[in-house]
Amino acid sequence: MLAVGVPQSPAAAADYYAGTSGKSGAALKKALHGIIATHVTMMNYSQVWAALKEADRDPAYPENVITLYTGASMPGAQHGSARTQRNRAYVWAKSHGDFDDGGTPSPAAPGNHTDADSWEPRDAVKGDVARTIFYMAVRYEGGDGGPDLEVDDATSRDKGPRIGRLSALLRWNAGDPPDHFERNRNEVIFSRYQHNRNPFIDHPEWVDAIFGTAQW
Ligand SMILES: [Ca+2]
Ligand SMILES: [Ca+2]
Repeated sequence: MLAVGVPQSPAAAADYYAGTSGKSGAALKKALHGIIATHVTMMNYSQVWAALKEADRDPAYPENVITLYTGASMPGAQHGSARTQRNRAYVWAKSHGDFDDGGTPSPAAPGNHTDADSWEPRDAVKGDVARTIFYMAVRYEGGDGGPDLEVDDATSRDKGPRIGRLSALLRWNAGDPPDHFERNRNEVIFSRYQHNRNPFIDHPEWVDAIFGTAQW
Protein backbone atom coordinates (compact mmCIF):
# COMPACT_ATOMS: atom_id res chain seq x y z
CA MET A 1 0.00 0.00 0.00
CA LEU A 2 1.11 3.51 -0.65
CA ALA A 3 1.80 5.14 2.68
CA VAL A 4 0.94 8.80 2.72
CA GLY A 5 1.89 11.14 5.50
CA VAL A 6 -0.90 12.53 7.62
CA PRO A 7 -1.61 15.96 6.16
CA GLN A 8 -1.52 18.69 8.73
CA SER A 9 -4.53 20.85 9.18
CA PRO A 10 -3.87 24.56 8.60
CA ALA A 11 -4.29 25.15 12.32
CA ALA A 12 -1.72 22.51 13.23
CA ALA A 13 0.73 23.89 10.68
CA ALA A 14 0.28 27.36 12.15
CA ASP A 15 1.01 25.95 15.60
CA TYR A 16 4.21 24.32 14.40
CA TYR A 17 5.50 27.65 13.16
CA ALA A 18 4.28 29.68 16.14
CA GLY A 19 6.59 32.59 16.83
CA THR A 20 7.61 33.20 13.22
CA SER A 21 4.90 35.67 12.30
CA GLY A 22 6.20 38.93 10.89
CA LYS A 23 9.84 37.84 11.06
CA SER A 24 12.47 37.75 8.35
CA GLY A 25 16.24 37.58 8.04
CA ALA A 26 18.22 36.57 11.12
CA ALA A 27 15.18 36.73 13.40
CA LEU A 28 13.25 34.26 11.25
CA LYS A 29 16.27 31.99 10.95
CA LYS A 30 16.70 31.92 14.71
CA ALA A 31 13.01 31.21 15.30
CA LEU A 32 13.00 28.36 12.77
CA HIS A 33 16.16 26.88 14.23
CA GLY A 34 14.46 26.77 17.62
CA ILE A 35 11.52 24.92 16.10
CA ILE A 36 13.24 22.36 13.87
CA ALA A 37 16.20 21.57 16.14
CA THR A 38 14.08 20.54 19.11
CA HIS A 39 11.92 17.46 19.63
CA VAL A 40 13.81 15.74 16.84
CA THR A 41 14.10 11.97 16.80
CA MET A 42 17.70 11.03 16.03
CA MET A 43 17.92 8.04 13.74
CA ASN A 44 20.62 5.48 13.12
CA TYR A 45 21.51 4.37 9.62
CA SER A 46 18.97 1.57 9.34
CA GLN A 47 16.23 3.85 10.66
CA VAL A 48 17.21 6.51 8.14
CA TRP A 49 16.96 3.97 5.37
CA ALA A 50 13.56 2.77 6.53
CA ALA A 51 12.37 6.38 6.57
CA LEU A 52 13.68 7.04 3.09
CA LYS A 53 12.04 3.91 1.73
CA GLU A 54 8.71 5.23 2.86
CA ALA A 55 9.30 8.93 2.20
CA ASP A 56 10.58 8.39 -1.34
CA ARG A 57 8.20 5.61 -2.29
CA ASP A 58 7.25 5.46 -5.96
CA PRO A 59 3.45 5.97 -6.06
CA ALA A 60 3.22 3.72 -9.12
CA TYR A 61 5.39 0.93 -7.69
CA PRO A 62 5.15 0.90 -3.87
CA GLU A 63 8.05 -1.53 -3.49
CA ASN A 64 10.29 1.01 -5.21
CA VAL A 65 11.73 4.38 -4.30
CA ILE A 66 12.35 7.29 -6.64
CA THR A 67 16.04 8.12 -6.55
CA LEU A 68 16.98 11.75 -6.32
CA TYR A 69 19.39 12.43 -9.12
CA THR A 70 18.49 9.80 -11.68
CA GLY A 71 14.74 9.95 -11.15
CA ALA A 72 14.75 6.20 -11.61
CA SER A 73 12.37 3.92 -9.74
CA MET A 74 14.52 1.43 -7.85
CA PRO A 75 13.73 -1.47 -5.50
CA GLY A 76 13.35 -0.05 -2.00
CA ALA A 77 15.45 -2.84 -0.54
CA GLN A 78 18.44 -1.69 -2.55
CA HIS A 79 20.57 0.86 -0.75
CA GLY A 80 22.20 2.29 -3.86
CA SER A 81 25.15 4.59 -3.97
CA ALA A 82 25.57 7.83 -2.09
CA ARG A 83 25.06 9.62 -5.37
CA THR A 84 21.56 8.30 -5.82
CA GLN A 85 20.35 8.27 -2.26
CA ARG A 86 17.75 10.81 -1.38
CA ASN A 87 18.82 11.86 2.05
CA ARG A 88 19.13 15.20 3.77
CA ALA A 89 22.54 14.36 5.16
CA TYR A 90 23.84 12.86 1.95
CA VAL A 91 22.78 15.84 -0.11
CA TRP A 92 25.16 17.89 2.00
CA ALA A 93 27.99 15.54 2.84
CA LYS A 94 28.30 13.58 -0.37
CA SER A 95 27.72 16.36 -2.82
CA HIS A 96 30.06 16.77 -5.74
CA GLY A 97 31.86 19.75 -4.32
CA ASP A 98 29.20 22.40 -4.44
CA PHE A 99 25.99 22.91 -6.37
CA ASP A 100 25.94 25.24 -9.34
CA ASP A 101 24.70 25.49 -12.91
CA GLY A 102 26.90 24.16 -15.65
CA GLY A 103 29.17 21.37 -16.74
CA THR A 104 28.78 18.42 -19.02
CA PRO A 105 25.97 15.83 -18.89
CA SER A 106 26.52 13.09 -16.34
CA PRO A 107 26.50 9.67 -18.01
CA ALA A 108 25.41 8.05 -14.75
CA ALA A 109 22.50 10.37 -14.09
CA PRO A 110 20.80 11.73 -17.22
CA GLY A 111 19.66 15.35 -16.90
CA ASN A 112 22.34 16.15 -14.35
CA HIS A 113 25.50 18.09 -15.19
CA THR A 114 28.88 18.23 -13.54
CA ASP A 115 32.25 19.90 -13.85
CA ALA A 116 35.40 20.07 -11.76
CA ASP A 117 33.84 21.70 -8.72
CA SER A 118 30.08 21.49 -8.89
CA TRP A 119 26.99 19.43 -9.58
CA GLU A 120 23.80 20.60 -11.31
CA PRO A 121 20.85 18.31 -10.50
CA ARG A 122 18.15 17.60 -13.06
CA ASP A 123 15.50 20.33 -13.26
CA ALA A 124 12.78 18.37 -11.43
CA VAL A 125 14.82 18.20 -8.21
CA LYS A 126 16.74 21.47 -8.29
CA GLY A 127 14.34 23.03 -5.79
CA ASP A 128 14.31 19.87 -3.63
CA VAL A 129 18.10 20.03 -3.35
CA ALA A 130 18.11 23.76 -2.62
CA ARG A 131 15.48 23.45 0.11
CA THR A 132 17.44 20.59 1.67
CA ILE A 133 20.58 22.73 1.80
CA PHE A 134 18.70 25.68 3.29
CA TYR A 135 17.13 23.34 5.86
CA MET A 136 20.58 22.11 6.88
CA ALA A 137 21.88 25.67 7.21
CA VAL A 138 19.08 26.52 9.64
CA ARG A 139 19.08 23.19 11.46
CA TYR A 140 22.82 23.22 12.23
CA GLU A 141 23.96 26.37 13.97
CA GLY A 142 26.95 25.03 15.87
CA GLY A 143 25.18 23.93 19.04
CA ASP A 144 26.08 20.77 20.96
CA GLY A 145 29.59 20.76 19.54
CA GLY A 146 28.31 20.17 16.02
CA PRO A 147 29.18 22.18 12.94
CA ASP A 148 27.50 25.40 11.89
CA LEU A 149 26.55 24.53 8.33
CA GLU A 150 26.09 27.57 6.14
CA VAL A 151 25.53 28.59 2.54
CA ASP A 152 27.77 30.93 0.59
CA ASP A 153 28.29 31.97 -3.02
CA ALA A 154 31.60 30.22 -3.70
CA THR A 155 32.23 26.94 -5.45
CA SER A 156 35.85 26.67 -4.40
CA ARG A 157 36.60 26.79 -0.73
CA ASP A 158 39.33 26.22 1.78
CA LYS A 159 37.65 24.34 4.55
CA GLY A 160 34.71 24.59 6.85
CA PRO A 161 31.12 23.44 6.66
CA ARG A 162 30.03 25.78 3.89
CA ILE A 163 28.26 24.94 0.68
CA GLY A 164 27.17 26.92 -2.37
CA ARG A 165 26.46 28.37 -4.64
CA LEU A 166 23.91 30.55 -2.90
CA SER A 167 22.83 32.42 -6.03
CA ALA A 168 22.12 29.16 -7.87
CA LEU A 169 20.26 27.64 -4.92
CA LEU A 170 18.03 30.72 -4.69
CA ARG A 171 17.16 30.39 -8.38
CA TRP A 172 16.51 26.67 -8.05
CA ASN A 173 14.15 27.20 -5.12
CA ALA A 174 12.14 29.69 -7.17
CA GLY A 175 12.17 27.67 -10.38
CA ASP A 176 11.18 24.29 -8.93
CA PRO A 177 8.53 24.88 -6.24
CA PRO A 178 7.45 22.06 -3.89
CA ASP A 179 5.20 19.48 -5.53
CA HIS A 180 3.03 16.72 -4.07
CA PHE A 181 5.92 14.25 -3.87
CA GLU A 182 8.14 16.64 -1.94
CA ARG A 183 5.33 17.73 0.40
CA ASN A 184 4.33 14.15 1.11
CA ARG A 185 7.95 13.33 1.86
CA ASN A 186 8.07 16.16 4.40
CA GLU A 187 4.88 14.85 6.03
CA VAL A 188 6.19 11.31 6.28
CA ILE A 189 9.45 12.45 7.89
CA PHE A 190 7.53 14.69 10.29
CA SER A 191 4.70 12.38 11.27
CA ARG A 192 6.47 9.04 11.36
CA TYR A 193 10.23 9.41 11.69
CA GLN A 194 12.28 12.47 12.50
CA HIS A 195 9.40 14.58 13.83
CA ASN A 196 10.55 17.84 12.41
CA ARG A 197 9.67 19.63 9.21
CA ASN A 198 11.60 21.34 6.48
CA PRO A 199 10.13 24.85 6.78
CA PHE A 200 11.17 25.69 3.23
CA ILE A 201 8.89 23.02 1.80
CA ASP A 202 5.97 24.49 3.75
CA HIS A 203 7.05 28.08 3.07
CA PRO A 204 9.39 28.32 0.06
CA GLU A 205 9.14 32.12 0.32
CA TRP A 206 11.11 31.93 3.57
CA VAL A 207 14.23 31.04 1.55
CA ASP A 208 14.39 34.55 0.15
CA ALA A 209 13.23 36.05 3.45
CA ILE A 210 16.30 34.59 5.16
CA PHE A 211 18.98 33.93 2.57
CA GLY A 212 18.06 36.45 -0.08
CA THR A 213 18.66 39.50 2.04
CA ALA A 214 21.26 38.58 4.64
CA GLN A 215 24.92 37.68 4.57
CA TRP A 216 25.89 34.67 6.63
CA1 LIG B 1 10.98 19.35 -7.45
CA1 LIG C 1 23.90 27.24 10.26
